[in-house]
Amino acid sequence: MLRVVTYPGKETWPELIKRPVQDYESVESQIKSVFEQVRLTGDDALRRFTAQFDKVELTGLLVSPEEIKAAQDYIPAELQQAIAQAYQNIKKFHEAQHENFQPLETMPGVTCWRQSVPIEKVGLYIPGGTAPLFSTLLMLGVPAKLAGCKEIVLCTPPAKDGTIHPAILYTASILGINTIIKIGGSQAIAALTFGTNTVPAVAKIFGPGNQYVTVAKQMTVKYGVAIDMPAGPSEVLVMADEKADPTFVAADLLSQAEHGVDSQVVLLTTSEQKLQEVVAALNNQVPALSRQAMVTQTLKNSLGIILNSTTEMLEFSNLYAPEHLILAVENYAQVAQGVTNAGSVFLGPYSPESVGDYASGTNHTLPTNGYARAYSGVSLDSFVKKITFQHLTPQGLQQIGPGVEIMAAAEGLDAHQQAVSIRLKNLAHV
Ligand code: HSO
Ligand code: ZN
Repeated sequence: MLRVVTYPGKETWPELIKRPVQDYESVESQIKSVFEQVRLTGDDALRRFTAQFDKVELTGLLVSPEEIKAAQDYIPAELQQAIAQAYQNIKKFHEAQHENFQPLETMPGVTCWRQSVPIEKVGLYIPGGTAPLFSTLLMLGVPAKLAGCKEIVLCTPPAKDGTIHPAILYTASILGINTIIKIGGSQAIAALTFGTNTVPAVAKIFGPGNQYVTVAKQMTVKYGVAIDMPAGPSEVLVMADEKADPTFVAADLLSQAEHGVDSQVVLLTTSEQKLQEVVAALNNQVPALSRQAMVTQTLKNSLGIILNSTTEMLEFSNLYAPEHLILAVENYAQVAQGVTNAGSVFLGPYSPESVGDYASGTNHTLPTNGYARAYSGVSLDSFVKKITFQHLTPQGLQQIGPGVEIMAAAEGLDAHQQAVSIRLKNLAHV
């Protein structure tokens, strides 16, 4: 069960906000060698690693159009409808993020503007394993399409029989993503980095994964390929006051705990009794879960902290910078205004994290491990570059030029100064 900490002094908070340390170093050399082999032998290396790690002998690495089409038959109508609903909401929310930047005259004759231009080629990684995260494909595929990315490459590992989960294929077909490659792990990230005969090289790689994928994504940055964000295990922090419904709070904590034993689950409360009620509710709910063993393990690494006031809970939460923050407090609207560090915030008793995970419209690819102090979650912006433009008229240059000459001279950069002076002299003659 949760490790309980009662009224911790602020000097102990920096220790409490530490996430369990992830051991990435031990896999680094292995991944370096995967990168090297994929770079040198391309598709052959991908087949070798898929046989070695996924225990699948693949002939074709690409999912065929027939496989994509057939997937629909495996998706019950109600799931199709649910996906359609989620798709619409995610699309609506991300569509509203389109930026309309009008050209701006900073001085007479000096016009500057900025344009969002799609990243041409992006790679989406969807992990395999026990949970086919087709919701993550929606979260990445919708903004990629809206941004106008020309080439969207989906990599996801095959099951033992060489197939891809139909819900992933079905979601890909809704999104209009046709390049689907049956590879996973660090070899998928390496393939997207270098490109092979089958896998196009991309400029940016998105998506969650295990420690191998995480380390591989860090490595890919060294080769000039961007990634969505530094990843760590998923986490939630729930703030609960005396009025919070303990069964709701417990359910939210468990929904996070079932993501994996390295998930972080933190409960803050101002009431010792509430903590006991939540623990009782957890004990009640856990036995019915299919992932009971995992959840029990996760809870052991998690925290229940009793603090003096809602203000103190907010202060702690801002220091922790959770990926997901649930405000199970009466004055949630007011508390929300004081949130300075969090990936995504869920307000009041009827806003479980699950709705954001699947269908409300916000993105569920969010900064973990305290990165919410500086990073935002995935959005439409993640799939574009913002290019700035400027145009000066002769009069514009005459206005701004002298100041630039002075600044360039002060930095000792004559050539910079010259690039202006030469033009100003030229203009003086016309
Ligand atoms: N909570 C996860 C996303 C997810 N949940 C996918 C269910 N499926 C990370 O934000
Ligand atoms: Zn989730």
